[in-house]
Parts: sequence; C-alpha cells; structure tokens
Amino acid sequence: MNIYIITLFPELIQQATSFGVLGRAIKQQRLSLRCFNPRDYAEDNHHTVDDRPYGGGPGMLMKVEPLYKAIVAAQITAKQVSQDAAKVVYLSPQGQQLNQQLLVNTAATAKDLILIAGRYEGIDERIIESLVDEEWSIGDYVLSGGEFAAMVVVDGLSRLLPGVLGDDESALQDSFMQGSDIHGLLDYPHYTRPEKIAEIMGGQTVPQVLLSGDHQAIQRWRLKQSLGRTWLRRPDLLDVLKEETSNWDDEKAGLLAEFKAEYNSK
Ligand code: 4GX
Repeated sequence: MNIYIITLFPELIQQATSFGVLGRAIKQQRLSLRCFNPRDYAEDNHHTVDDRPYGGGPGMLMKVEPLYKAIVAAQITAKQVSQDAAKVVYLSPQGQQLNQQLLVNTAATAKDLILIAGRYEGIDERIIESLVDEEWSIGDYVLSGGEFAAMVVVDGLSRLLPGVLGDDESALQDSFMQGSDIHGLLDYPHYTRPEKIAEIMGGQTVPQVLLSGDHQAIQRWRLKQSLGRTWLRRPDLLDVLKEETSNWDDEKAGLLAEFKAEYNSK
C-alpha cells in the first residue's frame, strides 16, 4: 500500500514512522509513506500557506492554491506509481467516525491513499467538493492539526497489511475481528509473571483458572470476562452483537448471566 500525506509538518510524520509494527511494514516495503508539503507549492516570496476566511471571524484557513497543488502532485505521483486513482481522505471532526471495519475494508481494497492532514481552522469547502472522496474523523475531540489523526489511520492500516504481523501477533486475534468468538467484544484481562505481586506492590494474585492448564476452562473464562467487561463498559457494543444472530448464542448468554450474577453478589 502507498500512502501520501498532505502536511505542513512532514518531519512530524517522518519521526513517527520508524518504530514497531509500522516501522517494520515500511522496512519490508509492504507500505510506503510520502509527504507532500503545500509550502513547497506556494509561489509567493513568503511561501504563504494560510489565508483569511471570507465572512470574517477568528482563525485562518489553509491557502487554496498551495493545498490544491500539493494534492494534485500526490495524485500524479500515485498514478505514476500504480496506475489506479488514489482515494483522497480528509481527516476532520466532521467526518465518518473511524472504526476497525473501515480500516479492514481500506487495507483490503485501497492500494493508494492520500490523507489530507490540515492545520489552522480547516480547508476551503470547494477543495473538499472537488478533490476529497471521503472525510474521516478519529473521534469526537479537537486536535490542533490532522497529522496525528493521519498517523492513527496509517498505524491501524499497517498492521492489517498481508505479511506485516507474525503468526503470534496475528490481527485475526483482534477482538474486533469478524468471525472470532470474541468478535465485537472488548478484550479480556491479561496476566503475566509473577504469580503473586510482591505484598509491597499490592499483593494481587493471578486468577487460578489461568494456572490450571485446562484450555477449555481458560477459553470459557476469557469469553466470560470479555462479555462482562463489554456489558459494564460498552453496552452499545453488546446491543449490536445481540442483533447479529451469527454472533450471539446460548453459551454467550449463559456466560454473561454468570458474570452478572457474580458481579451483583460482590
Ligand atoms: N479526527 N482535526 C483537522 C483541521 C480542521 C479544522 C476545522 C476542519 C475544520 C480530527 C479528528 C481533528 C483538527 C484535524 C482540525 N478541519 N481529525 N483539523 N478529531 O480534530 O480527524
């Protein structure tokens, strides 16, 4: 996959891309990242990249010409690299909210992606109308620029590209993954050594079932914890799941009932 990012701060993007799974995806050449800086397309002496909003009011917008030219330059490069047209996505709080399904669909279908990471108060609506295919939001909060939102998209996509994750870190294990028995549920709690935390650090022990070696009991316990946590923290996800008959059965209903009974007696 080739991703092109339109940004006034390419160094911010470059600094973040050499680590972990994302760094590996780039090193393995399963993902390429290239930035296009509108400032490089500003033709005045000051390389101006902001402009005042019509109608007045506080704050600036991104100047139309340099932004337009940077996007078109990315489109031309994308076309040279892989012939099809790249999908152009503008990151903003007004967009469709990003979720795992959107990432999975994008990783599976989009070979080339142009992400517009805006600064200032926004971009001219006519650029959105003429050049932008989709508007995505990473959540209901306001960032000072689109770069971190773009990096959220890039990071989430990188681990979904074929061959990037090893078997032991497979994305098929993700709790948002279709088809898994924990599909649509929150993750269960995890434990590692020691079996008992030192008294001075709290003294807690690991749930006995995880030490039992009984894989069926462990699987059952984990599913029950996933169901219980989802019920407590994200009842909206549970409602969605119950509507999907393929993902809701008597076993889950029974385990959740057990969790609720234990929770209410504590
Ligand atoms: N999910 N931001 C975009 C520029 C902007 C300002 C006003 C439109 C109108 C964000 C988010 C986000 C901050 C990126 C504002 N665009 N992006 N930027 N939440 O907050 O994606």
